[in-house]
Amino acid sequence: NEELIWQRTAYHFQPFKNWMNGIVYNSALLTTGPLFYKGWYHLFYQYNPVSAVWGNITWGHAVSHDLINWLHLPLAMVPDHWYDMNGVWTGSATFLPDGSLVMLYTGSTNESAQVQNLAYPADPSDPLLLNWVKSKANPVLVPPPGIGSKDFRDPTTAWFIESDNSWRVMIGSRNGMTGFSLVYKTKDFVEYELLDGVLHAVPGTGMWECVDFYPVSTTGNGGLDTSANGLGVKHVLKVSLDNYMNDYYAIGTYDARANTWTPDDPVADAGIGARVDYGKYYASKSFFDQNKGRRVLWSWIGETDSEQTDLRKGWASVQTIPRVVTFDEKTKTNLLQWPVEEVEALRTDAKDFSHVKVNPGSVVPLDVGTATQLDIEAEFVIDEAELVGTVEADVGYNCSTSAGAAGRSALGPFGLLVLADKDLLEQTAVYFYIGRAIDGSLKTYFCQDELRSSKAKDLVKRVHGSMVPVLHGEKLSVRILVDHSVVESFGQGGRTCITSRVYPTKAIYGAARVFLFNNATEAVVTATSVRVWGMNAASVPTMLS
Ligand code: DQQ
Repeated sequence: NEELIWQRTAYHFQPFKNWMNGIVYNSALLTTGPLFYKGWYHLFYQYNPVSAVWGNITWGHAVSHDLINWLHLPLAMVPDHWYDMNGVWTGSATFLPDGSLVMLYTGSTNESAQVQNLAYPADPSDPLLLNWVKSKANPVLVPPPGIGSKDFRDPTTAWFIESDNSWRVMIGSRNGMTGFSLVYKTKDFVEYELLDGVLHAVPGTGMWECVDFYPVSTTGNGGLDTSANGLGVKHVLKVSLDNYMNDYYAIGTYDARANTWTPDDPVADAGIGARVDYGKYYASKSFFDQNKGRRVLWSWIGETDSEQTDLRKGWASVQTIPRVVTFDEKTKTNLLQWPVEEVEALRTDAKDFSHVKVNPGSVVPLDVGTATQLDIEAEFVIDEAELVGTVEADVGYNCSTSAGAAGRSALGPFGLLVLADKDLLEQTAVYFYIGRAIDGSLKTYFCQDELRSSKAKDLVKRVHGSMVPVLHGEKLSVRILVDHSVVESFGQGGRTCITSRVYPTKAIYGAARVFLFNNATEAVVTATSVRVWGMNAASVPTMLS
């Protein structure tokens, strides 16, 4: 059982026990004055209070000053009315101009229909927002004609449209296999009008869960309030596809008057765009952090072991490290995601390894001491002559169907092995792979290989990843957060992100190690810089009751 105990994370958020899934809502509570909510970040999450599997969904609640160290609080909302008897599901908060807070959430009714309900803080002067009142008007929205009673959930944070002095709220739905989002107009969050048409629809995608819709600045102006629009603003539409349990996003233009959103790249983004994270990652949500003027995105990371093992462990799931999300002004085609700077306060014992040459077919151990809680930043270059000289044409590389780190080609794979034991019987590989097309152009892929991450039998192990844009003159760069059973990786400054759950049996406690590796047949890779920090545990004081 030692290995099961070891799997609990040290600085990723998780409850003390039982099941957790998507984030319900999170926000920086600093809208109208520095003292109003005393600067607490609130996290509400989907929680089963009695078991390590999904069910009895209530709202767990925790608060933080820095998004890293958390104070667990009592349950915020439980199923106690006919309109949420089968679960208090995902919702979102909206600040009104007077600084008050409204919460919209999906209730699964006594008949398991999905309706939207309104709640608000019982005592707005309580910075911990311990108690919530459910509106007497509930449910405030029921599935409209033509929409299935179980296909109507997860209201977004509302955004304000000045021209008609009212709010918009988006809700995910579907018709057969066509997923779409409905937009409602409201002035008071009690009465709603369904707008004509759908904001966006994509055949073949199925139900859209946890839709998120938010503006990003294309001119480097940091994070934007959810209601921002106008010049220099684009809108991100994110959907969670429950058929695949993956999150997708595309960047486009929002026309509030026409109630439409048009993807920038109608072909690539129609379906609907790129993965937010290529690994185990689902039901992400963002919020605008007024405190630091940034948009923060985070997400539920489920388990890839068996339910039986989760029951033995007594817990299931963690949350990602919150990420700052911005528009990539260099490529103009993708978002950038990067761990909030607060996580760097946990760094300790920096170790530097510069200009390490990694020859084809070799591994280089890095002496970093205890290697179960790490933050790693590394940069790699390949000799220009090798990039130009290689003739192999293999631009159709696909991380997921490849042999992962064990495959071999002229220019990859190479990168790092984390949570590896000294004999490399267990290893999680984070790597780059460069493919060359017949016309000579190069494509770089960023992948994470779980295939040899554990000797345990009851696991889903895959190679995750995708193409990552690399601009002329850029080194290949990676950041990796290792936290026991979580590996969160960011390629090229967060253009492509991959999260894995891994469950080593040997590479645990003091036996976990880090290596550089290069399994290319031709390329000599130089790790121009590698910085490895140990990470202290975040503090998670005991639950108040
Ligand atoms: N799980 C919630 C739903 C949501 C789904 C229920 C995905 O509200 O659609 O636990 O997180």
